Amino acid sequence: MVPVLRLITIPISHYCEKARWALERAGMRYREEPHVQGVHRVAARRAGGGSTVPVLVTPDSAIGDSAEILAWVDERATPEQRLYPADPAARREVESLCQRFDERLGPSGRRLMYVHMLAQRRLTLRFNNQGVPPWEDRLLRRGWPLIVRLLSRALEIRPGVEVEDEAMAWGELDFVAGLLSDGRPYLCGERFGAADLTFAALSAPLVVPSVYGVALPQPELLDAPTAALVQRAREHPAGRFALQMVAEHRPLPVAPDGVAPDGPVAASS
Ligand SMILES: N[C@@H](CCC(=O)N[C@@H](CS)C(=O)NCC(=O)O)C(=O)O
Repeated sequence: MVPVLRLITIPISHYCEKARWALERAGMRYREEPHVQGVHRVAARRAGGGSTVPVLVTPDSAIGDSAEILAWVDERATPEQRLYPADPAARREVESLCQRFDERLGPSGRRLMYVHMLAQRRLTLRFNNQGVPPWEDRLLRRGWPLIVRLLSRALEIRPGVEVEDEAMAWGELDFVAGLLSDGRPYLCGERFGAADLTFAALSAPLVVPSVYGVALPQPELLDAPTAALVQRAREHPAGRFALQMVAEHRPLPVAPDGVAPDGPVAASS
């Protein structure tokens, strides 16, 4: 029997969503092991990764980086499901766009949303802790003030940082809108690929899609400034593109235990 893949996550994390999306799109069975912030470091290391999630544990190795997980999935995908072009120059272009989104859009959108969400304790706990072990849920609920301090330190949150993050995130939306302004259907080439998936997944804190590996708080539940931010991102041409990629290419999330009901088992290489 082929062991099922394990995916160590912070369930709300957009880098983890990147990995889930790629696995589910390729029809690979996996079991998600969701953890809260802080505990994720222990879980990631124990699984053989570094200090960040996602970590994908395959029969041969542990992969602790979302871009490398996409490449691993891609090597095992059917030709129609491939995320990277075969041509080396075209592949380099895709990889360079993905790296740009990983380095700029990912961190700025995440911290911007944390600044907004840490002020909404009840809502954050409800959505952040979906599926995590009960003791981790309790840990975050009881230790909330300490958790906020630790998270703020880890993310280098300081007064006014959200203004810089918003400028960076919107700069990335404008950059993508610029690429799309020539009428292209996808960021690179004529079919959906890794750049589209990476951009759409990492836009999640801004556009808050209704299809995601866990439920996300929709604008009607958010406080007015956060809802207005999401609305503005959704109306941006690149935000609309991100939501379109989700609607057209993100399979509906798998069963609650994280195992795709009918997908083929990932083959050991
Ligand atoms: N380059 C990494 C970044 C992943 C990342 O930043 N993950 C976040 C969750 S959104 C994380 O684990 N942060 C906690 C930490 O750095 O301790 C990847 O793409 O996998």
